[in-house]
Amino acid sequence: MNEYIRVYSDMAWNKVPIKRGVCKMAKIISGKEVSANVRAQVKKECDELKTKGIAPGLAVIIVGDDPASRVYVNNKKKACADVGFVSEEYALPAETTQEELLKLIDELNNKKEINGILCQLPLPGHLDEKTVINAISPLKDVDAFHPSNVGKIMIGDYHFLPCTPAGVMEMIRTEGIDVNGKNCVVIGRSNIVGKPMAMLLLHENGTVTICHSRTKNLKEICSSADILVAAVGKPRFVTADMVKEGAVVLDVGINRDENGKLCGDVDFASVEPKASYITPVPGGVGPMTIAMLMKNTLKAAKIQNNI
Ligand code: BQF
Repeated sequence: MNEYIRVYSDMAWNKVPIKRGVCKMAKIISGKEVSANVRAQVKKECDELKTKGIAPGLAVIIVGDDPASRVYVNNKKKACADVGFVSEEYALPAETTQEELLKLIDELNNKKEINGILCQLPLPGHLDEKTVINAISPLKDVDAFHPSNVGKIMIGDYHFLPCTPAGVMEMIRTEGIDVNGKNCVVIGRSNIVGKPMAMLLLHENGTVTICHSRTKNLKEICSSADILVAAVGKPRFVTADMVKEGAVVLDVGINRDENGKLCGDVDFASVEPKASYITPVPGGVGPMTIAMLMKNTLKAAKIQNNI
């Protein structure tokens, strides 16, 4: 799809095509806008379910008082209210035992008003994340962290996608960016973002490379990327010398810089002029993560009601 700028030349206004990546200016993909569209769609479908007497419900468990986790949980509760879901917050003290947490999850697994369950990570050190994730019913696992859902993603036969990679793919799709045959580089190999991100790009026929802390010639590999996803967890880690002219740059990082300012894994100021598309932080992938959680919860409600 061509985009144009209007240029005045002597006698008339003319349409001049914008060539992304050549005009030294990236299109900034607004996660705020794309996520608002996703949430509007979810709200519409939620209204339809309500006419059938179904009210989708999400349970959010938070253990302890990590301030970032508190912000994320509040974002999720607010999004639920926006789209018309019921949300229940279970705020447990930091000293909660594994048995107590597993008992709550078991109750929520059996509670029919609750369609989705998520336990905000990271958990305090004495709790075992693996055991907790395993305890959540795969049918209510709207984060898609349960091994059974992870396995389904691997073979491309899934009902829930992990929210952050799904959010990135949704941005790619809405912008009409073609992944087919493109060199895709994912920096970071976490179970929550890097690994599933690579898998989703592969499903779209990308040629995918995963880079990590032991990768040799990181700069060369990143510079070969048509589509570059940064999920490193280090402020402004990706600099202009690592990015190919015209690349699509998707920034999953949410960091605080030395001044306490929110920033991504990408050095936005230097990379933006080189990229064709780029996502900002804040207001990029973050809001998409929340929107895709709403999408998963809607799907869970539908499945559990045989719709
Ligand atoms: C924005 C998360 C690391 C570890 C655990 C909007 C969120 C963030 C940023 C948000 C995240 C990050 C979430 C913005 C949820 C995304 O405007 O840029 C929303 O709430 N997120 C989480 O639940 O757990 C995390 C990052």
